[in-house]
Amino acid sequence: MQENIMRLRAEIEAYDLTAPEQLEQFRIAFTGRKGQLADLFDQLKTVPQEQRRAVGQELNQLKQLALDKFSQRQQELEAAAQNAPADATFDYTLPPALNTLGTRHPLNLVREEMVRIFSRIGFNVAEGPEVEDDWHNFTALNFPENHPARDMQDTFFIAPSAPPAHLGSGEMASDKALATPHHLTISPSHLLRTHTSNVQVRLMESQKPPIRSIMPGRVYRNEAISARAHMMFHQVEGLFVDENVSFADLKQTVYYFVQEMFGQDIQIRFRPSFFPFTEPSAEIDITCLICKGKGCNICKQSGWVEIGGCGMVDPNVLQQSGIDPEQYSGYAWGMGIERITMLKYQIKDLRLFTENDMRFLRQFEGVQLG
Ligand code: 2NL
Repeated sequence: MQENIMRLRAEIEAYDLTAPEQLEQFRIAFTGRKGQLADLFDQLKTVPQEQRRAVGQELNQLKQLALDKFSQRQQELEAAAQNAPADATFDYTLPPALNTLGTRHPLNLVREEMVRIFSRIGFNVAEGPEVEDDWHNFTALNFPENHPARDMQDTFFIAPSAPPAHLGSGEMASDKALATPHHLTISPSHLLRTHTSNVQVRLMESQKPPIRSIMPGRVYRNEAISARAHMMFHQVEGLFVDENVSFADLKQTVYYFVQEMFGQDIQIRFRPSFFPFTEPSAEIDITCLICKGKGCNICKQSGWVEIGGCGMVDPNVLQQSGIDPEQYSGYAWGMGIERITMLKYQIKDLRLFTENDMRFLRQFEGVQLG
């Protein structure tokens, strides 16, 4: 009897209950009415009187062990069944599809930051046409007749043609239909502006000093597209015209801008230069943001990078726009938004700005300047 109990205990303990159907087989084999435990209980009457109590206790313990093993596994299987998905082909443990945030284009982020920085010292925003006439893009700005920028190689000229079909025919060939929001009428000498200086000229023609404006916008140059050049890019130009405006005012404005945009520990260098519309003129360099002035590939080992140009508005330009250069003076500057964005975010290829590669654009998700 003792041997039978030990053998059965080992059998119960070792019984594999992995598969749900094994549970019922277990019950039938051990705890059921005709199971092995029932057999042993039947045999209890053959045990000598003085041992019966002890053997009976042992048998009861073994029965409890079998019942416990059964109900524990039964509960596990029930819990698993409850958690199981109704539709077994759908994985409910997958994370939900996220509502992805839209991103703002890095050029917009930087342009808006530039507008905020200059607005804090009294500059407002002025806009003007991207399709411009020769006067506002070149002549009023002191470009000589034979200047290379006036060449087809550098500037996109507009060939006047029939109006687009969707605008109709007969009645549309009027000045009204071709007028832009900026009251400009297309004629053979029009072009895509090569800088936003055209807006300054238009401002000076239409407004008395003091003038304190910045002109963000798209400009066009007839160039092959590469990592460093594009036929379309963005500028923020600025103009300050009033009595007694000096080069010192210009320098202070540039210092303020650079520190607000790039941080307090950036150094600035004004390098003498030439533009037809300013005299004197200077290029604006700042300490290289990549190597902090030590010398690297980006700054060509010089420790300095150029962010734009500036100067005192040439008296000829003031005169031609209807402002008396004897009474007024002014400063102006121009900076490329792409250039500043590339330095701020260490972007090495201009083409990234126009390719709309989501891997690039997503890196600006949630970026908030200013
Ligand atoms: C550059 C240089 C510059 C200006 C733009 C300007 C406009 C008027 C009169 C005088 Cl109406 N100047 N604009 C002046 C100096 C430099 O741009 O490197 N831009 C990316």
